[in-house]
Amino acid sequence: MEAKGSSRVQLDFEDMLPKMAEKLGGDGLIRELCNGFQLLMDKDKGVITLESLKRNSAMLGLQDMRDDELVSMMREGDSDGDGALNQMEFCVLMFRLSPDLMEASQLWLEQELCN
Ligand SMILES: [Ca+2]
Repeated sequence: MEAKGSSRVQLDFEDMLPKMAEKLGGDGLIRELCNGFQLLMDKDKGVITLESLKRNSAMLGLQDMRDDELVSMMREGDSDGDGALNQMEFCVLMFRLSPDLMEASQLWLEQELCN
């Protein structure tokens, strides 16, 4: 198991995602996550970088997050290790931050990863 350096982030999302899922359904939740990705990404590169995350996180109510929390969030989500989050990595990360949703989310992601 990896060290959990992002417990506060985790708590926020654990709380938020299930409520969103309930309200929006799987399809709607994924659409919301994709909107979040669009908001956070670096428009030129088409991926989320640490810089774009810092610049845009306030839009998602994450303005209170410290740099090291953002860094660990990036690191946790960056499964191919290129230092940025693509859309797939971002959606997977959001679901991973909310363990209860993992099972259902696997299905949703397979069905339609926002394309
Ligand atoms: Ca990556």
